[in-house]
Amino acid sequence: MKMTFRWYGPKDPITLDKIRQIPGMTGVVTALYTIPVGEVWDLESILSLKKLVNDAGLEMEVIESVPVHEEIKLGSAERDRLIDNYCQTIRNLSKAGVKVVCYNFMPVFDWVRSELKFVTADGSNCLAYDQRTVDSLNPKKQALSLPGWDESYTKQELDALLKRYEDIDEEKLFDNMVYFLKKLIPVCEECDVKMAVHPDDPPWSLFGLPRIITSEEGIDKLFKAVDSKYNGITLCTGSLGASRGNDLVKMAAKYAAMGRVHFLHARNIKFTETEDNRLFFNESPHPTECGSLDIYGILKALHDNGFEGYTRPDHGRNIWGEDGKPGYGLYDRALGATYLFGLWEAISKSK
Ligand SMILES: [Mn+2]
Repeated sequence: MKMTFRWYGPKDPITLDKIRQIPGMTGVVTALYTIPVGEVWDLESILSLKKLVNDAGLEMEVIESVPVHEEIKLGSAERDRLIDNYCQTIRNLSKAGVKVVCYNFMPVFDWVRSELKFVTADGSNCLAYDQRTVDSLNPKKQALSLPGWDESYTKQELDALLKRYEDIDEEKLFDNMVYFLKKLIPVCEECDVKMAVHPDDPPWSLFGLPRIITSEEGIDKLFKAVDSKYNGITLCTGSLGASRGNDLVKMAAKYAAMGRVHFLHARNIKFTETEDNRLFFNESPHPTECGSLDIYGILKALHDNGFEGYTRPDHGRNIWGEDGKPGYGLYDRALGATYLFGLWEAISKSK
């Protein structure tokens, strides 16, 4: 297992020097944030980013993410050109020594939470999801008001895009994903770059938009449709774990044994029982006892089944007065990394 840390590039207030001082850290997970979605990441820009990282004593072997253009998800006539661009980006990343690319296939919206600064009992704050808040929203009828949403769309653009998705159900979206991967994966095999799809977060349909990477069933179907170890997953415990039907220890064991887990996002979440039985969870500190997920069980299952991929602590809380990017402050993620690192050492040595 190689421990990494997400870094949002030169403008990230959490500098590479700070990241390097976290025990066990070998590299960062990053991206070129200035290139518009759909365009080729040129080799020169990739190499200059890599140089910044390497000069700080860290590796850049994982990219999160190379975003997939909506036209590919929609399966429109423009997709072939955009898939060609994506393939060229993969070739260029390969030349820079990148080994794993994380991406997702969620239409329009990325992750969704109802609160960015939910205050917990100890005074720290974190991301949270309240079903009642999310259910009360309909982006087709009202302006966006959930925190953290993509505001790069105007209301008109968003309306037009949502309208186009009215014809896309789960099956169609899946077909479009398979079309994309059937062109992409042979290039990945040639370049030795592994694709690691990030599960949908949360793992269910929102606002009538289809979501397909939500469960063991969906992942099995994807692996079967494009049967290559280069077609793998980012095991994001907090995303898949939001659905109580997902048995994460079982999924970790199964997909690690298949050699399909290329990247681990370790995050714990804590469910709270509500009077009206609606779903409420907040992101908790990483240790098992602080949340509802069995982080030890998941790591042990990965270890026992030969996982050798990259790991990063996923979202952390804001603690010790830090006012960081929601989920991506320094302190709690660093604590998470050392916890994960310690767990891994203990599991390894208890064999
Ligand atoms: Mn994640």
